[in-house]
Amino acid sequence: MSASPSVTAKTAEAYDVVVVGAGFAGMYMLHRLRGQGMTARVFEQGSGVGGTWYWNRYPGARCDVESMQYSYSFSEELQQEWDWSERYAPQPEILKYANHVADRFNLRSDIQFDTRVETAAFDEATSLWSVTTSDGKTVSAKFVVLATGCLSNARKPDIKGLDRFEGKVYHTGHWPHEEVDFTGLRVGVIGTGSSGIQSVPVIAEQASHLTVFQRTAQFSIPARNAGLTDEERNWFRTNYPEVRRFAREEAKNGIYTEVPDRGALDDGDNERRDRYEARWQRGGLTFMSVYNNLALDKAANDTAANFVRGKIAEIVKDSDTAKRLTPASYPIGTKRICIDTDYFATFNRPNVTLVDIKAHPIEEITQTAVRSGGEEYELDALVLATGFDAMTGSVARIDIRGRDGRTLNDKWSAGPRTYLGLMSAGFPNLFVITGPGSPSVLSNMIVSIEQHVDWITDCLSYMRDNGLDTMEAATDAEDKWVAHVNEVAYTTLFPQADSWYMGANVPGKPRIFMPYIGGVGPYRQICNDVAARGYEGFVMEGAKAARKSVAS
Ligand code: NA7
Repeated sequence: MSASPSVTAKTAEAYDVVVVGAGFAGMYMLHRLRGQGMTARVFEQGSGVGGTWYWNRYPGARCDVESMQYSYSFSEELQQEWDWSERYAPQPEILKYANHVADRFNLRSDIQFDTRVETAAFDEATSLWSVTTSDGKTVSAKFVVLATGCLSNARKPDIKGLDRFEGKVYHTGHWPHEEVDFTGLRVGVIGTGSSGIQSVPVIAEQASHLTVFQRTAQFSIPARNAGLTDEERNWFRTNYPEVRRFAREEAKNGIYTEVPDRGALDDGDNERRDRYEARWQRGGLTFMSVYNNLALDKAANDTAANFVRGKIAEIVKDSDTAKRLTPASYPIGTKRICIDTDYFATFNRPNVTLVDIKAHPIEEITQTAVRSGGEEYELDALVLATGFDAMTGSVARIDIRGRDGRTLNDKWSAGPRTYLGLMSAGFPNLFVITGPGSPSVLSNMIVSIEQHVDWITDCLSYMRDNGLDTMEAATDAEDKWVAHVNEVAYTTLFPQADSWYMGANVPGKPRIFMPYIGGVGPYRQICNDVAARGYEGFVMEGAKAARKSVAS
């Protein structure tokens, strides 16, 4: 950054910005920083780019947002030239795309792979961050951007005896790079979130026997995945200006689709059923956008939930198994809805068993089996599809110290506190991309990533142009934002579920609804307005500039 020659000139290990993570957020951040003439170093713990898509290599892994929309929009050439092969891109193709982006924009030279950021400490005397990495180095930077991902800290369950199991144990979120062949093996899968639901049908085809250990039954909608035709790809390519605009400004979740014009109870039974049926046949996440009040009104939500329950009963032949697969404890959509290919039908296979570990919790894992309800399920391999310490887990693994040496983990011990999901008071010049308090995981992540990266880039340019050295969320603006995020969440049905959005999947994690549910369009507007008002709610200071801004 030209306003801070002291930072870049002092040593070769000083940068304007350190970016943590080379997933979709970190890569785009680097690209934008370079465009502003800023120096940046990206540290990535994996050996390649792609973040979540680098680690989640489990069988059947796919994105649940359609490929033509789960892609960068910042480069017209990129979005015109890349050929997605299927409606929902499989993980290897998304990883290939990430690598293509890294090559096309020549990003690798500023990314250091196989390197974890271990600590980051803010020095109040110099207003610089000191960042230490797993290779024993320390670098300094004026700004740190955490592009650490929301679903990147795979969580092993705390089950007695797990370490004793003699067969292979895999976690879906940390899958080996070598091919895993389950042919002829007795396999157990623990967990039935998106990862379990995607991998179960594929593993069932290989394994001699598959035992699925389910704690909570999930709502899942058929993906109806298929190859994309040239016509479909070309439609998107021609209509990208409108598709992207709509996703950014109008769609609540950053996905282009029809906007519902009515609530579920505005239609009679037959019409409602027809609409659900049409969406079920079309498949995909937009099932939840049939009506505009499914996330708000329990009676409306029940109509959608009952429709899906009816489908499960139709598909699964054994009525007892169907019953156990039927979600009953939370409104549909309040745990991330799953998108599947033949998940429920897989339980009609003779080599698949469903074990209800809510009714019969796992007692322990022995050298050769999982014991639940007094039964021993003998296994050769175990797949943990048990999810992530979502949204805050990867940030928490870094020892981050702000003003007065206070750690971010200490500050967030009762739940994450941010202003706009972008910054946390007491931690100057530290940004989080798609952090808690922003739409993040409730949206098409790439839409939210691009918005945050663009906002941060504009902000850094503004600071440079105005001779500002530090920027920090004001405590009262942060308090108001946290209250707003909470208030909006409680106007919906979402807090009724024990979901990872609430931190409920990690024992001891504070129960806070972490993402901002106000929608990506309104959120973008709020962020733009804050910037237009001179970064209202942030405190900005600089040697060459007077104290710039105060609370909102
Ligand atoms: P999820 O959605 O967090 O699912 C994890 C699953 O593992 C879920 O069924 C959990 O049951 C189950 N689980 C977690 N811990 C345990 C223990 N200790 N014992 C038994 N079962 C357990 O993670 P995914 O990887 O599937 O998906 C994450 C996101 O990635 C997904 O939402 C998409 O956005 C993409 P629970 O429901 O908590 O009772």
